[in-house]
Amino acid sequence: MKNTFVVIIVLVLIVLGAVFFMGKGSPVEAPATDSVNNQETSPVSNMMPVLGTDPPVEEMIVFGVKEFTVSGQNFSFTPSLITVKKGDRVKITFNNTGGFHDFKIDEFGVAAKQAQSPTTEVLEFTADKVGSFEYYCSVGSHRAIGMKGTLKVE
Ligand SMILES: [Cu+2]
Repeated sequence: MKNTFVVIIVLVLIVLGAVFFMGKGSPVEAPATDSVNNQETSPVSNMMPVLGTDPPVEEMIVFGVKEFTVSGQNFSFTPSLITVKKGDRVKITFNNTGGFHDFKIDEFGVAAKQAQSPTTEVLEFTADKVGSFEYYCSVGSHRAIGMKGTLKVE
């Protein structure tokens, strides 16, 4: 059993070595003697980091950004609850669909321009603290009469 396993590994290494030589061998042939030593060691050192680093980079991108679309109208936001994880990059597309409104989250320095509908503004920030934060419209008494929602950072 163990011998079979070793033979398979050796075969894989030979195949990888052959692929490497065919791919890179011909352009390097001209410079001659010095490069022969490099070619024997570089297949191993080249393969390891490439296999090891690829997947984590993709994961970071997938987990990093949370996107939401929030619509504002007289006098509410839809949805009125957004939940994210601490450290998330949050991207909110604010659609003002009816009236004169804006969109603000004081704790994260988020502020859309006050404008008459229809308008769309994209707002981005990093949710770097845990807690419940209110997003609201700062026009007149809109916040007091219900134009607000909750951003929950867990
Ligand atoms: Cu408003």
